Amino acid sequence: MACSKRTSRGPYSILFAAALIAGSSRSLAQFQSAAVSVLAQSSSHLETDYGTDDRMQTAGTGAYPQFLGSANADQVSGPSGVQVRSEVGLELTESGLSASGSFFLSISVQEGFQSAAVSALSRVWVDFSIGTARTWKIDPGTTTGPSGNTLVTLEHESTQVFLYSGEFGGASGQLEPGDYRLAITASAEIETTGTSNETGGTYSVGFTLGTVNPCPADLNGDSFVDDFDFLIFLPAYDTLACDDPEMPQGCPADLNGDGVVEDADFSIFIVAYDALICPTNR
Ligand SMILES: [Ca+2]
Ligand SMILES: [Ca+2]
Repeated sequence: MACSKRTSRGPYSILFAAALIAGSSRSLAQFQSAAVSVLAQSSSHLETDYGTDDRMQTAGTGAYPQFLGSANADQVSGPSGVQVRSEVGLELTESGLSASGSFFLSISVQEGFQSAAVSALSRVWVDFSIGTARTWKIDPGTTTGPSGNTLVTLEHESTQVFLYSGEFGGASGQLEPGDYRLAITASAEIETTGTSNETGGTYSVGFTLGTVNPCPADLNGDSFVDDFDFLIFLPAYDTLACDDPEMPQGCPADLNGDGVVEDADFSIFIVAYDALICPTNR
């Protein structure tokens, strides 16, 4: 794989795999009715002594549960040529989705070559609604090749909930009821006036929606918050730090999720204790 000093970006060749799993309870995101956009786009510009040509192809089509796009802007002029391919796929289930895509860009410089520029784009948008609060988690992504041109965003009514660009260690949080857009976009481009060049790589990311525990203070899971739960809460409160080896796995007494079990958690606990019976929130 030769790299031109004229290379503006790259190497990027990107394969997505986003998995959006919404759990198993009712009232989950309705991915059957989600508005889905899938786009694969490839473009090329090639100048040689034999002529100049610009090509562009875009593709993206399908219906629940499967969407696909494959765009190819390959061209040859005399002995020189370029290859530009972008693919994207998206598969939904009742409660989630998975997406994948790839890029390949190549410029072959031979006799009569003057210049070439190629670019590819892969994009998935999913607009979905949730009727009750949900947890969300984006798993750590995997890449081969540079990942700097990959962008994953989660927006709630135009407000950004999550943005991933570049190195990706995963993220999680909770979503209130409402309308959301999950967008995964990757692009790559190279250009040269004198040296052959190509680029490649992969990318994957998983995104999960889950159910929110309606009764986190019910530490023994019997649908009541009572003295039995308090006897579980108390030693965790004394231990304090969730990363303390003495703390039970998962730190369930950290009711506000800030990494320590202290007075703020006790305040949440005592409200639930007074209520005694867990809400169902379903
Ligand atoms: Ca309990
Ligand atoms: Ca806490």
